Amino acid sequence: MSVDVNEDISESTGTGRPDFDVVVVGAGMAGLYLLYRLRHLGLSAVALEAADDVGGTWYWNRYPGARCDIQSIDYSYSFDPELESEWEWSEKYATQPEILRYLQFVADKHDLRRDIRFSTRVGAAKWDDASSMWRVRTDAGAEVTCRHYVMATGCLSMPKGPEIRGAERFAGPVYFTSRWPHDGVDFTGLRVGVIGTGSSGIQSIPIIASQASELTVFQRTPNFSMPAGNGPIPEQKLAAIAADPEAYRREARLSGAGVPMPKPTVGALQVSEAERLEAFERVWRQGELLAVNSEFNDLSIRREANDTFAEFIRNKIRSTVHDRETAETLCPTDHPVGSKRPCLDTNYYETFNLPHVRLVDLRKDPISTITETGIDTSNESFEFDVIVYATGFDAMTGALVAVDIEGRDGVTLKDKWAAGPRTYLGLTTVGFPNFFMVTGPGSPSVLSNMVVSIEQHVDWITDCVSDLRDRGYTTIEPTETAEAGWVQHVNDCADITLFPSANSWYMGANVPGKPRVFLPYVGGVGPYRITCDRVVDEGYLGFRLAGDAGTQCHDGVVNRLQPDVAMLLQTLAELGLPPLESLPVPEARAFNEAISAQRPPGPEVGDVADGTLPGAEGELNYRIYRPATPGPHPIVVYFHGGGWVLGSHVSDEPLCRDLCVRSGALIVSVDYRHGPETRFPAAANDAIAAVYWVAANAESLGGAPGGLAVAGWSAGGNLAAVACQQARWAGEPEIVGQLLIAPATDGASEWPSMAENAEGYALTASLMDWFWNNYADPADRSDAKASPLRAESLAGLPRAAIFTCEFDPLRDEGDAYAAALVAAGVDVEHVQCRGHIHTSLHAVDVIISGAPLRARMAAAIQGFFRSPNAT
Ligand code: N01
Repeated sequence: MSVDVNEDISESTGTGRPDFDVVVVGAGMAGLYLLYRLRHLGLSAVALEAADDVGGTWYWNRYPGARCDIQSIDYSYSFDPELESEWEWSEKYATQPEILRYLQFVADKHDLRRDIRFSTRVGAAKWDDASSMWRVRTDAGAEVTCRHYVMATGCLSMPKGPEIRGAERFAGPVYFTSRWPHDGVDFTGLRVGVIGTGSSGIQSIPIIASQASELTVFQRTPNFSMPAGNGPIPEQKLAAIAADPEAYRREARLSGAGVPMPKPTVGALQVSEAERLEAFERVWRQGELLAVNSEFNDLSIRREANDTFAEFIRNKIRSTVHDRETAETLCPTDHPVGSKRPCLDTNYYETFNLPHVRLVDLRKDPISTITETGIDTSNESFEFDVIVYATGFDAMTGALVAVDIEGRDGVTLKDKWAAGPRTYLGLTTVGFPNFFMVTGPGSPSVLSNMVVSIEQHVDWITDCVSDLRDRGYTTIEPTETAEAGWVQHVNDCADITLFPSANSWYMGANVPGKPRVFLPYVGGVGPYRITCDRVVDEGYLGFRLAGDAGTQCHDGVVNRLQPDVAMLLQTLAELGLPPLESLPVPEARAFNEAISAQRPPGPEVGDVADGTLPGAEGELNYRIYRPATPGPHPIVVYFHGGGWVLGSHVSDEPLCRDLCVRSGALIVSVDYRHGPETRFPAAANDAIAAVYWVAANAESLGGAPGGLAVAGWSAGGNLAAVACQQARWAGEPEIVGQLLIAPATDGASEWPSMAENAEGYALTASLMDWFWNNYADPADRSDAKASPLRAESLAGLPRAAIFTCEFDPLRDEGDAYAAALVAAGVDVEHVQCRGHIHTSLHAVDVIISGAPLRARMAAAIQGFFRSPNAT
């Protein structure tokens, strides 16, 4: 199949026009579809492929047992509906030869080989700014020029070296799973050592064991694996596709991981143990990597939930493997399930019951060297006829930086990414115009059904290139702002999951010296696709276009909300709830209570007690949250949010519990009178009265001597600030600190954030207006008791911790209060919460990205009670 291409492609036209519109590197699944699309768009293209045939991953990884582990029927192209009837998969998970035949079939059907130059390895590519084209060099020295350069080199295509001392010494045959001989290997009667227990090891070990006379498996980290349950394609799956193939593929494209799956509505800890185990058993029988994610929604974000599934799998391993020590060695304990790529296997654990198979735990007995005849560990010498390395890949970035890609100003991709990859959408990178990556770092790629992600990227890239041509633009390049924003978003998404806690190839941790950065995008293929489309719809947001048509740059960041906040807002939007301000007050209160009843309750505290205290004009309810530690404790008087209209002493319960547990302080959440029944200054007077009473009764409540702190969220933040001012003017009681969370501080001004964030972020400008109207007459709003920012002087107030949220109508007045306190000489910790909305900080166990901020609130509370001179 090899074509002598070097001659072919070195025929540069010399006209100042590039040889091709597009040069593609790689003729795997992505390269083939690129060629198909580009041809249909009337763009000239060539694919340069190091191998002598198509197939990419499925060309190279020919080890015994190699199969896909997304069902073949899902792991198929969707761009050609005819293929669905022309190609029939023989089983649920097809073997490597069958998948390779499929790709060859596609290449032949669409006559793609004529645009592929095989046995052609690209060594370098350089951007020529003067002519706005790429000069691509092959290892054989040929050069080809192109307007757009696309790396379709795959995420797991650059094998990682074994990095084991003495590896070159072994005299017998050595095989890498990722570069397996085309005519196979017969292990019959041989003593074999296999190093590595990732997907490749786990798939090949049972087959090697069935031939070898002795098999020794060297395991550094055990992996979670489930039985594939391979066999005929499940009837249900066939029926779902047959019913409406286009709808099925569309659902896949908009799903989380590229396979249609029901969305779970409960967390693993929200059901009984019996229900949980039953669900896990279902998953185990189903033999699908993604199945568990349709049972529970918290396994990848909550460690305690994940632990239940991890223990379930460990128990399966223990019940399968007869030798207890071997079973325990096979049980993963150092990472959550799914934080390293989990596996599907066929008889993997059972293989260790065979008398000629042995497992060596490299954590206990590491390899000291490879020798001429085998492998020496610290305690033992092993003799082998063959060694197999299943040691994995320099994932996601390895193949990209292996080519010497030089962008603007002589900067190479390798240098630019020295501290980790930086991309915009995982498709492009600043400084490298007209350069695209298919499933690059920062895109869902390896966390999804690769075929769905490949098709989405190829469609985006080819639509973009053809659109630029049609509109008279020659170059496209992302902006610094867009790229920085995307990198931040990718990290924000990863940070709310358990992924960063594992030493995985997702984190670059498997390659010595590789920066530890989470490489893929965990936001899901559906949301990601919508984001990519939005970028185009918003005039190529974050890209600079230039050409005969002039220049265009609509700069900006595409996803600025924290990912869990965005999800919450989407869910709320889908529910289509009526605006609170459209309801009569009693109904709004009932509605608010009903919503609150469905929240996670917050963490366990030592003790909860209710009581009443004298308010300004009658009894007020309060609830005390006591830490589990022995008292006395620092004491914090807390005021709930709800716009002075809604809520009660128990309405912010999860936040009060969370602050109590994290800070070790005793939280007294006090109710106050609400508008419109009792208007300004009733709530403020009650808050002040409550602070006096708690200060006077601190000891009997379990409070430590030395003053108290106040805290509050939203309208409660307003009341906490007001209470501090009143106490300061009165000279008592002693308040050591004020924690103000998204506080309302000024009802008498029009702050820009009120208009900027007027709608779409839970608290709306119109609801805020309703709150103020129910609480205080416009004439009263300039009073410092209503608008603490309006106080004549803020000097001498207690130290403050003020948390404001980027997408909150109240953001600017909170920021202004922090600035005014600083100007008045008050010690202030001002935390501007990026990507958060008014309601996200108190949504305990709902908005995970708020947890580090609540930890800071708790630290601030602790700081209030340390003497100013303490270190
Ligand atoms: O590679 P891996 P892989 N000494 O990196 C060990 C996809 N894939 O080729 O975990 C001793 O997962 C290493 O140990 P540790 C899939 O996405 C898919 O198996 O680093 N051991 C690990 O056990 C998969 O995740 C399919 O401590 C060493 C193993 O080698 C990805 O490709 C099939 C070592 C490497 O595991 C990569 O899988 C195959 C050393 N010096 C692959 N260096 C399907 O679709 C490494 N190890 C089914």
